[in-house]
Amino acid sequence: MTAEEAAALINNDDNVGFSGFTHAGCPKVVPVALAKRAEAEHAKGNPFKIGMFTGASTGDSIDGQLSRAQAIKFRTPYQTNKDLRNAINSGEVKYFDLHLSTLAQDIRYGFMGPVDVAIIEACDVTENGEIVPTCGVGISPTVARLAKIVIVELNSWNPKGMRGMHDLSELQDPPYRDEIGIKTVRDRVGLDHIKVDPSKIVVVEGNTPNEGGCFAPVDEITAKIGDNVANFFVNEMAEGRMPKSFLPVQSGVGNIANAVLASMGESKDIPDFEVYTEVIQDAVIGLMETGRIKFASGCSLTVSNPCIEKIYQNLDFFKERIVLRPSEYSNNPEIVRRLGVIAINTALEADIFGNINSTHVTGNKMMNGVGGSGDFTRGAYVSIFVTPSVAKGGKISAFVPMVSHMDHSEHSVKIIISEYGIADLRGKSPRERAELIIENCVHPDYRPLLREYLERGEQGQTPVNLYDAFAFHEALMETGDMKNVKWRK
Ligand code: 0RQ
Repeated sequence: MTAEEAAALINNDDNVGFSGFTHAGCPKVVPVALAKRAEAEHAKGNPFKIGMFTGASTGDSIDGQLSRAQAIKFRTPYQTNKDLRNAINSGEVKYFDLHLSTLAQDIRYGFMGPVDVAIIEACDVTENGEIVPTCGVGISPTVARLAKIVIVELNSWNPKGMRGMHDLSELQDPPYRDEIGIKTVRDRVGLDHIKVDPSKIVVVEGNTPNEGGCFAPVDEITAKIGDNVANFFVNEMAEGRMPKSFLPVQSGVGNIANAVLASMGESKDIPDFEVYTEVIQDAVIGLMETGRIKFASGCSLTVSNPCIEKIYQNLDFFKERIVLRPSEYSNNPEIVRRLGVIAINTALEADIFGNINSTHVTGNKMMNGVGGSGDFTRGAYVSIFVTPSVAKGGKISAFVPMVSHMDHSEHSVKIIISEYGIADLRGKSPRERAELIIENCVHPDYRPLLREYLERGEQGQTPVNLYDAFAFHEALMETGDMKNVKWRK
């Protein structure tokens, strides 16, 4: 079938489930045809919008094209696309920001409505309905099983030899859910393909490159953050709070996370380690080649195009060292807590008591979403948040009196690290936490202001001052610089 014929199978108001996770493993041809179909329907005066379920963010061919075509009614669970972000923040698209590990089960439980169509990128599909995904899995097994129509985008840019890199199954639903049999990072509990009734499959063939951009080079700030993280681990092992053999690592998404892993790899005092994470980025692949990372379990190969080409050229080497799972396994809190995963995620802002905002700028504007950060943070052996101390040339402090939106509370956040240092919040009262964060992590320009705020706090377990809790944000909104704080009381 052509992409246009496949897109014609999708109707206004349908819910569509897409394969993949980040740009990795996402369909790229049918969504573009679908955006064109929406534009044609709109030109005729007809409504055409769909509900969208995905593993996480997607490539521009999905979120960019469909949002620019005004074809999205509802979107969950995560996005990073500029045009979609604008459509969400203008109120045009309804967005449900959700922990990634829970979407597949929430769809099965009926919380999200039906899945009408699934579009799955595959490197192989067989006559009897075996679909082999490419470099990202997400919620593919669930949406492929539930959908009435499964459009397989057979993308020959990805080698059929990827078969064997995945571990694919769905969890049972309560009250019949059993323990998950993943006891080590390398364990497998599923199949190397997704099995679907072949009568509901249509196939669109293509040869489309991945949409992976390159990572920013490590700069002075991100290198310092990475070194602080590595030094923290070395000290934890020396003090006996972390096994000398080390523990599996989850490292968040983006440039900072990539730089943190690179620093860990360079540290001679950290033993070779394993990764139990959501997105496997370029740094993991580099460290795998040098032997520093022994094995990686993830949901996607979110790597640059030169990096994925390298993986495809050395598939046998990487298939022995990588497993790609659905997000309800890669991010599963039961497994995270069992394995003792060390979680490292990035904050947009933190407050001086240790609450974290990962998602909203000034409390109202959505950046990306909570992603998998909550899946890992709550169950982690040690949960770490990293952030540069300031943003936008110093006009924004990443450390504020009170976060303008809370994604991870003080109860789940154990360590905060900036380029200035480490605040170890374990076992500390709110006042002690505030003092540690101000002295160790805050940019020097903002330290006096936050000390002042703390002194003005009301007596109690947590010395907040509700009159001035958002004074930093108010200064930003009114003058464009958080340093111009005016206290109310
Ligand atoms: O804006 O691009 O315009 O310069 O936010 O900030 O410092 O480049 O950091 O790319 O790692 O993103 C939290 C958004 C950080 C991301 C967040 C501005 C800053 C810049 C990006 P510009 P950086 P990153 C799952 C892991 C949630 C999901 C998650 C994220 C832009 O890490 O989406 O954790 N996390 N997934 O200038 C206004 C502030 C700001 C600010 C930064 N306080 N106010 N703007 N910026 N701080 C788990 C896995 O396993 C992967």
